[in-house]
Amino acid sequence: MRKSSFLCFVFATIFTNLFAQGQINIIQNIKARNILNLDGKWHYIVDPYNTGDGSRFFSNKIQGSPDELVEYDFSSAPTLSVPGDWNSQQNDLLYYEGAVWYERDFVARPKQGKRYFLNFGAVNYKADVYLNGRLLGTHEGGFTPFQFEVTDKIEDGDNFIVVKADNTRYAENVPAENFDWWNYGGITRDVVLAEMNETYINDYSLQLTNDMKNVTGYVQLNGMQTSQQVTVQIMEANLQIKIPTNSSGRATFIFPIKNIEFWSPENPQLYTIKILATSDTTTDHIGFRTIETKGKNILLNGKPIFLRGVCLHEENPMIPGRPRSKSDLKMLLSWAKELNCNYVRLTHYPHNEYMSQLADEMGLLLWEEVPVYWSIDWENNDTYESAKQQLSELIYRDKNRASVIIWSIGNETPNTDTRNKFMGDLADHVRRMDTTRLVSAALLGYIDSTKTFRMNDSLGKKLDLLSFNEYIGWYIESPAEIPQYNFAIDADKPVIISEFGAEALGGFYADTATRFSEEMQELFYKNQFKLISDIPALRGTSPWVLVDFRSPKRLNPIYQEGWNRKGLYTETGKKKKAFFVVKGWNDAMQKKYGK
Ligand code: GCB
Repeated sequence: MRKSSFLCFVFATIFTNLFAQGQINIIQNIKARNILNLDGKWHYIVDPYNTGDGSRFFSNKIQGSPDELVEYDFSSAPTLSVPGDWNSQQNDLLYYEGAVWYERDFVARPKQGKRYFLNFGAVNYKADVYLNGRLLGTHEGGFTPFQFEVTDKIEDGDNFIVVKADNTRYAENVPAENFDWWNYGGITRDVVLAEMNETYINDYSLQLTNDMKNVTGYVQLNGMQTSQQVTVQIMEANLQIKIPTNSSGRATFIFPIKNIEFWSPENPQLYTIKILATSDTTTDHIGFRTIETKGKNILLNGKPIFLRGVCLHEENPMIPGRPRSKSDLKMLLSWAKELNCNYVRLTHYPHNEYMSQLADEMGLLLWEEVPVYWSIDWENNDTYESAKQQLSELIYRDKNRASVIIWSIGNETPNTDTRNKFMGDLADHVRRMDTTRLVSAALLGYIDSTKTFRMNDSLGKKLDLLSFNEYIGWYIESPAEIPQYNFAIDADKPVIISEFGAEALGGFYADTATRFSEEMQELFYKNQFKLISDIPALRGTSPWVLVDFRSPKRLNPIYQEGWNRKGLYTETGKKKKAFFVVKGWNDAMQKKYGK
C-alpha cells in the first residue's frame, strides 16, 4: 500500500460515536487472534439432582487413597463433542433438561507478559465455569458469547476446565418456559483460549455515516499502556487514519471515504480492515452500507428495497441438534438464496456468529433477535436485565456485520403496560448502543368482526418497522377462507410481515382442503400473497419457515412426530410445492423493486 495515497483526517473529538460500548468486555473477532481451540471431546456427568456443587465436581478429584470417598470420576466418564448439544449426541439425553457437568484437560505454556482469556461462543442456558478448581464466573443466556480472563489462574503444564451447564427452563428466564423449538442444552458453540499482549485491541467499530461520505467508529484498548498511536486501514481502498487513544485506551475517529463500493446483496463487497496499535494488531472483513427508513420505504444505501425474506432456526436438519460448523450453516443460507431471498429473519435468539459472517459474504440482509418470546416475566427486574444483557452481547458481537440491518427485541408478546415498559426500555437501550440499524419486534394484531386484520400495539410507536406475524388460513380458518379477510394497516412506516405459514408433510399429497398436505400449504401461500399485496406500506415478508424444524410441542403422530412442518423444505432438503409459490412472489417483488 502506498502511504502517500492515504487520506488521514482526525476529527475524533467533534463527532459523536455511533456505538456505545455497553457493559460487555469480550475480545472482538477472537477467532482472528492467537487462539488454542478447546473444541473436541469433553468428559461429562449428568447431574439430574444437582449433586455436583455439594460433591465439588469442579475440583475434578480422582480417588487417591482407598479410604477416600469420591463419588464421581470425570476421567472414566463418557464424552460429548464440543461444540454440540447433549440432546442429539446421546439417545437417553434427547429430552433431558437440567445440569450436565463437562470437563476437559489441556496443556498450556503461558508466557511472561502475555494475558490469557477463555472464551465461550454459547452455553445453553446457565454456565458455571471453573479453571483448575477455581470458579471463574457464571453466565446466563443460551445464545451469546462470554469470556473470562485467566492470566493468573492458568498453570504452566496441565490444566483442567469444568463447566456446569444447566438448561432448566424457568419462568423468569429469557426465553421463559414455553417456546416452539428444541431446548438444546450444553456447550453449543466453540471454546477457545486466547493469548493476548498485555495491552491489546479489545474492541472496534467501523460504520458508514448516513450521508455515505465518511467512515466513523472507535478502537478500544485493554491494558496498562492506554495512550498509544492507533492506525485503522481499509486495505483495498487504500485508506487509513492514525489516531491517539485517550487515557481510557479509546480512540474515536471519522474520516472521508473514497473508492468504496457499498455493500449490498448484489455486491457483498467486504474490505480487509487492519488495526495497528503499538502493542497489538488485529484484522477483520467489513462491508459498508447504510440502512434507514423514509416514510413507507426502507432505504439501503439510499435506495428503496423490498425485503424478500424467510425465517430460519439455527438447525440444519441433516445434522441432528445444533449446527456445529460454518459449513453446517452455509447450506441453510444457500437454500434461502435458492428461494431468491435477499433477506433472512434469524429467529428467535442470537444465532451462531458464523451466520452473520456468512450473510456478509453471501449477500443476505439479516434480522437478528433476542428470545423475548411469548410470555416473559415482565415485572421481574432480573428478567429485564437478562434480556438487556443478551441484547447487548448480540449487538456487541455483530455490530461490524454489514448484513445485520435489524435488531429485533422480541416475538409475539402481549400488548400490556408491563410488557410495553419492558420492551420500550429495551428499544431505548438498543438505540443507545447502535444508531446505525433499525429496531423492530414481531408484533401481533387482531381480527375484528368484519374479518379485518388490524394493529393497535402501542409498542409499534417505539419501532422503526411495523412488523407482525399472522396465521390467517392456518390457525384461523383454513387457506380456502383467506380471500374473505383483508388488512387495514394504515402505517406511516414500512410494514414487514415477519411470519405467516402453514404445515405440510413433505411428500403427502392430497386435495387443498386436507391439513398437512403439500397442496393445502401451496394454496395457503397463493391466497396469502393475494391478500397481503393490498397493504400499501408492505416492504418485506419472511414466511415461516425455511426448513422443517424439531419441536417437542408438535405431537401429531402421523404428520409431525416432533417436527414443526411449516418448512418450505423438508427435513431431508426436498422443496415442497409451496416453495415455488414463495419463489414466484420473491421474483415478482424483485421485478417490482429492481435489485
Ligand atoms: C409463531 C411463532 C413461531 C412458531 C410458529 C408456529 O407465531 O413465532 O415461533 O413456531 O408461530 O409454527 O406456530
